[in-house]
Amino acid sequence: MMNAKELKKAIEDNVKVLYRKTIDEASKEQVFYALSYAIKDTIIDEWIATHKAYDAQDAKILYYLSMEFLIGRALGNNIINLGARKEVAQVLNELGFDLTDIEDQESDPALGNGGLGRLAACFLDSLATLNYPAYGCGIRYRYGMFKQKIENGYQKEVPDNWIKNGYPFEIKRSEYSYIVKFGGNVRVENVDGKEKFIQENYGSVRAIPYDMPVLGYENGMVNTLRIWDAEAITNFSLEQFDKGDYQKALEQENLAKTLVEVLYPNDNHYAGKELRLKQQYFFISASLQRALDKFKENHSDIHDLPKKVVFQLNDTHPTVAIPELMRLLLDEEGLSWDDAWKITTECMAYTNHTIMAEALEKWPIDLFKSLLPRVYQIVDEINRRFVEQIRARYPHNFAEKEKNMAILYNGQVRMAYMAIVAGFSVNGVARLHTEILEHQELKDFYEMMPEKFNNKTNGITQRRFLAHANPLLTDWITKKLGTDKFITDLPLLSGLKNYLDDENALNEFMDIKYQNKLRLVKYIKEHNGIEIDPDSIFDVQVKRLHEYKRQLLNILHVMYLYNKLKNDDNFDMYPRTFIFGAKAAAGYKRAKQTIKLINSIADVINNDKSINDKIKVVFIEDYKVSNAEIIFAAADVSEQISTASKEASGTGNMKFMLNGAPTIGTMDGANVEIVEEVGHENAFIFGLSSDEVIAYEKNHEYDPMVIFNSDSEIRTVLMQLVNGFYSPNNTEEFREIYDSLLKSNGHDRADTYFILKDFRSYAAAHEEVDRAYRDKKRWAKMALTQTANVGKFSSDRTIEEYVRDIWHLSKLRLDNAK
Ligand code: GLS
Repeated sequence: MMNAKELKKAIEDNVKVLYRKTIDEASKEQVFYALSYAIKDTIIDEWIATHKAYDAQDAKILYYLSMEFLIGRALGNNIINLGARKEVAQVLNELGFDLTDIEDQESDPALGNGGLGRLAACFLDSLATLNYPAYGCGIRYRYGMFKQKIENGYQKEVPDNWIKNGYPFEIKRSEYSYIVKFGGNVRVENVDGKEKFIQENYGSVRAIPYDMPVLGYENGMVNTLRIWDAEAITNFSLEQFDKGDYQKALEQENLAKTLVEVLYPNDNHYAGKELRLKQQYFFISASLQRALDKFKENHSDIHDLPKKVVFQLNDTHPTVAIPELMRLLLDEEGLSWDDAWKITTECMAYTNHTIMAEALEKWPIDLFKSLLPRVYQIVDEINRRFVEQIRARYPHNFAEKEKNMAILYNGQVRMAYMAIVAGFSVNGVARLHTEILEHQELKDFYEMMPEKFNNKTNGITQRRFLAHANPLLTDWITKKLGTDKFITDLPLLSGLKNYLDDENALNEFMDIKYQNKLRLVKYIKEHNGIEIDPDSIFDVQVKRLHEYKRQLLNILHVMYLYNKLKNDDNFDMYPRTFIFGAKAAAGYKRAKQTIKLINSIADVINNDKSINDKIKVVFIEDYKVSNAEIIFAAADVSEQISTASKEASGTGNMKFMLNGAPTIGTMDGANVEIVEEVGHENAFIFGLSSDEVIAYEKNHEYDPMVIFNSDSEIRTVLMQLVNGFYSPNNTEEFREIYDSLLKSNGHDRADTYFILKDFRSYAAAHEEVDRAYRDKKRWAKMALTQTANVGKFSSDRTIEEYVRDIWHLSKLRLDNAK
């Protein structure tokens, strides 16, 4: 890192060169670019040195293949990882600017939907911090996740052109571009007694990589996130025009344009769009071609590939990597099937991120085959051989096993099954999730190949979600522990347990929470125009909007509390602000209705003076990584209330915990392990267990009507959905939500997600929160207990486990390491 004087000069020079201005004339946005380029300058030598060290040490490299990297803003994070936050802030001050203001100028690269994409970003941070050689490989979507506007209570999607003004941290690497082919047909030629497969009449695009630096924390390591853009192949149109194939040339232009245009905004849901499969093949083919070329630069025997390369498939989205690697090894490298298969299966590992049936990718065979004719032939052969194995192993119940496990079945390509068959490792993302995979969802595979299955409980990076998001707390912990080593060694936070009975320390801790609440109050005032009371309990549910995550349970409970305040003179509650933040997939109607419901309820309750501000409801517009950091730091209570068994892990739960917010939640995903760390007495647990949910799903014995008929308070809440109480202008506004809770339709049971079933125990858990919070000392201790026990949930721990059990990487040595 340059010193203060050099940095100041670099910023001033950049402002001059970029904008022909002196610093006193520059706008905040211009200073953002000037500072970012200065920071990039300080990174670049280490970036080059890191990659030289890869080569010099002949390092084994991880390729983390993912459709999503929800990286969030880079500037602030890079400054943190350079260990330069205070120095940079100081320099900017001297120039008349505030670092936070300048950071706010950066668009928030939202190349992901939610937890799955954010996990990939946390992993890259940990890999670099732990000195492991790795590339993230993904897509440079022109439009990432849409920006959310709330208009009249409804979500409106606005395109987010994050690279419109240029992104200072990326570098275009045209020299590493590759051609990717789609469609056409396969011709077989006999060359020297060997079959050669030639794809012809195809359409193609050029894949061009853009590299972004991924900095380790103060260790001189800079890895790369490589995201691919698509360009039409130049001169092609003219050539085709001469041949009279003008239509085809236009199609190719068009394909290049649309291919990387937009991220599909679905979380935990598969839409089955042809363009999505094209995106998948596009970035996979380019990434693999590059990985093989890089390997071949320093190695002569392709059979050694598994010693030097490992590919991690982030969910099933990149699974086409399996037949694509086979294709490259067979058709380009000329290997035999057996050799190619051995290499492929030793290089590929698969992470499953969900058991939600609607998220499982299954492509119609016809579509797959016409888009990827040669790749399909290979899938067909992989399947044929696997089905033979099934037949040999299960001669007596072959048909059933084939139905449960074949890759090609019923006219579909089942991507998850291909990943399991070809991968050497299959992991879930929290202990409970992995158990459900082994014993329910994937039990036939587990029985046949148990050695592949393993658990890797998710984690989060404390560099972003503590050091950057919560500087006050970071400084306080540093003082208390006498070291800031927890920034790379999170279990050190257990040292805070010494302060659990120290009243001064507890007061300081809660005062920091209060300061962070003031920061959020200001944000909400500026962005939502709502005043909230920092002395109220900030009860927060921020995550994607999904039925299984049960934002509906939360808001129904708010309706219930409001009724109590209005109707029951003996009822009292500690003032509470219920904060929501969530994007709904653009085509997910029920989720969008839920957003409208939350806003309608906020309208009524926030404007009812008679309840003395005991309840406020806030829906924060455009929940994203940058405001998430402010929200986590300010939360008192963390809502993690998915139907047990449905949330594979959750990672927001860990971010709240890190920042000292106890969980109200079900025994689902990583909540189970959080409770294990903090102790039952330091969490508010309610609801059905995953076993109970799974049993009800099998035996169909749950009938929400019984609850509706017997519980008048719940009944009143439900009736308010359809009597215009919250929607006076349209009593039918929430009819579908009402129906979904009480009536089954063609495919779904009534109350599919057990909201009414869990309602009473949820309400009881909330009463417990209310009681606990009134006792300030008890609450402070409970809050500090969260932070003190969060050590396990660092993504550093997760990455070390992947390295130990799956990737087998060695730490890179860097001469210039600090
Ligand atoms: C998800 C799961 O729903 C989350 O529970 C999990 O924490 C995350 C990362 O493993 O992956 N799967 C998914 O499709 N979206 C997710 O966020």
